[in-house]
Amino acid sequence: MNPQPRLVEVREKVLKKNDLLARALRERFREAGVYVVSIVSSPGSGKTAFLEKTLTLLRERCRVAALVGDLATENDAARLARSQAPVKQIATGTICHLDAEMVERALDEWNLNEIDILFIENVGNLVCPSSYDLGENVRLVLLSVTEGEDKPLKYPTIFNTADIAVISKMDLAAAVEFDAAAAHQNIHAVRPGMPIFSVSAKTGAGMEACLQFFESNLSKLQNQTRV
Ligand SMILES: Nc1nc2c(ncn2[C@@H]2O[C@H](COP(=O)(O)OP(=O)(O)OP(=O)(O)O)[C@@H](O)[C@H]2O)c(=O)[nH]1
Ligand SMILES: [Mg+2]
Repeated sequence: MNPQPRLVEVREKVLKKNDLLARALRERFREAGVYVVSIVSSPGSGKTAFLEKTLTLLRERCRVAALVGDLATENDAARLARSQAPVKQIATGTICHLDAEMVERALDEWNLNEIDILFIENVGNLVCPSSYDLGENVRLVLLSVTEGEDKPLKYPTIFNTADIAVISKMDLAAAVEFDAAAAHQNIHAVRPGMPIFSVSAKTGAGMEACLQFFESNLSKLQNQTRV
């Protein structure tokens, strides 16, 4: 008996179950008119900082909420809660990504009709989260200026399965001699035409363009839902 094919079979089953749950979640989000943005990146590239800034600025303009996944701590939820938006931590234990079931469970006590944009910060990891659909409308991949312009080429799947890219920590770009043209070229090599925003969560530079992107997509979705 060769154990290799059995491992593949189990993995396929897990993914299939996730896809079915994600499809049901997507339908619930659509019915409630909730625009869902999931955020993926390597550990420490600034997901929580970007999200805290986004929640703080956007909550004046629409109803935002966030789920945040982490292996062990509640640190990120505590940081995001400073924005005053509703926030829930999902502790994944030893699992290196969120899945649709975890998202569904975390939403248990929330009324989706009271949310316009739901953000989901995934566990920091450039590999595992790429295979798991969470029912989101848009997957945002963050690349910080400090991690190297070649990351899209080294981890193509996470960039290829994302819909928009955000280059973060732009306030540090000069100090690390960040080559913006190379980063853009590498992102577009794996995902041609993907919109790219460049931001600093620390200074706020570039944030407004992202917020407007989220808001205009929310309007489109809510117009479709009303039809
Ligand atoms: N200078 C600067 N530092 C930043 C910026 N955004 C995040 N940082 C710093 O980068 C470090 C990691 O930021 P986090 O927001 O925790 O990153 P993360 O992607 O959420 O990390 P994990 O959830 O652990 O994967 C922290 O020390 C932040 O203060 C930024 O725009 N500029
Ligand atoms: Mg974080």
